[in-house]
Amino acid sequence: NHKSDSRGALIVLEGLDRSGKTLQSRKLISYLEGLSYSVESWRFPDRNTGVGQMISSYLANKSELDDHAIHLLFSANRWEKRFVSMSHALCYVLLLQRSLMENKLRCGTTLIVDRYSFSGVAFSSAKGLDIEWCKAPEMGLLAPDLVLYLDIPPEVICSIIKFVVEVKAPEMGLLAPDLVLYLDIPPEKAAERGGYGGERYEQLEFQRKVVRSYQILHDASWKTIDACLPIEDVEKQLQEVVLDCVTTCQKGKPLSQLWS
Ligand code: T5A
Ligand code: NA
Repeated sequence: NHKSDSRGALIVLEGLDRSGKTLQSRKLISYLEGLSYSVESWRFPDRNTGVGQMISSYLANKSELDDHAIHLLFSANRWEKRFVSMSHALCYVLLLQRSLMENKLRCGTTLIVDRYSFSGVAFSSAKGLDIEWCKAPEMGLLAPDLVLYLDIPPEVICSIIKFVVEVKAPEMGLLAPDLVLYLDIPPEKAAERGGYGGERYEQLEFQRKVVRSYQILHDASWKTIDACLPIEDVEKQLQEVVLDCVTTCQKGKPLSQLWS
């Protein structure tokens, strides 16, 4: 009984390492499923892809990479999720498909995303990289829908690219979340939680810098939650704001581009 522009919500959880994002993402999924909403869990980095394995090895200190290179890999890991696989010349038609994320949202599925571009920018800029440089690959890249061209004459490819660029220009970047849930925790408190210190960025001094970077990224779509409260209290607060957001999106709130 929904309006045709009714859609799922794009909800992101952000915060320092060990602030409780993964735990609360899982709880939000069960909560929304319990209310019969269509909902899916996503996370970045997605360590299952080739790029994700390179990231994982870097985080585990098993490989070394230039700071810029690892930043771009984290970004590529989000862009590759956009990709719609196509294996023959019919891609001519399929090129007009939306990104996987947009398709899910427009089909009414709410996405609960454990970290997104904000982590990318906050962690890399905390290393000293220029914040605008860090944001750029999250907004400027050409959609990888263009990659798989087979057996098409170059003139046709050129006209398709021109067409796609014109048609898709307004939706070329990654989507902006409807809601960013920032799980706020002092770095010292986070360090007391289980498993801390195992990965590259889990160091107090560095996490303090990440807090400052996150503060720069805050905008009206952010909601800060005190992540030091007992798990059940965090859970309750998240449920309230998330339900509100999901309802607004169901009523047809338009999608927008990240940092546009
Ligand atoms: N990164 C990531 C980048 O540099 N660039 C990028 O673009 C992206 C996407 C790995 C690293 O990559 C960096 C950021 C990270 O340093 P990850 O895979 O998300 O990112 O990291 P994980 O190690 O999986 O997760 P986190 O360390 O971020 O932890 P979470 O998910 O915030 O915390 P969670 O839910 O696992 O909980 C941690 C512990 O605390 C307890 C839990 O039970 C658990 O034991 N806990 C609580 N205890 C008390 N009170 C509460 N309210 C609690 N909530 C949870
Ligand atoms: Na996590």
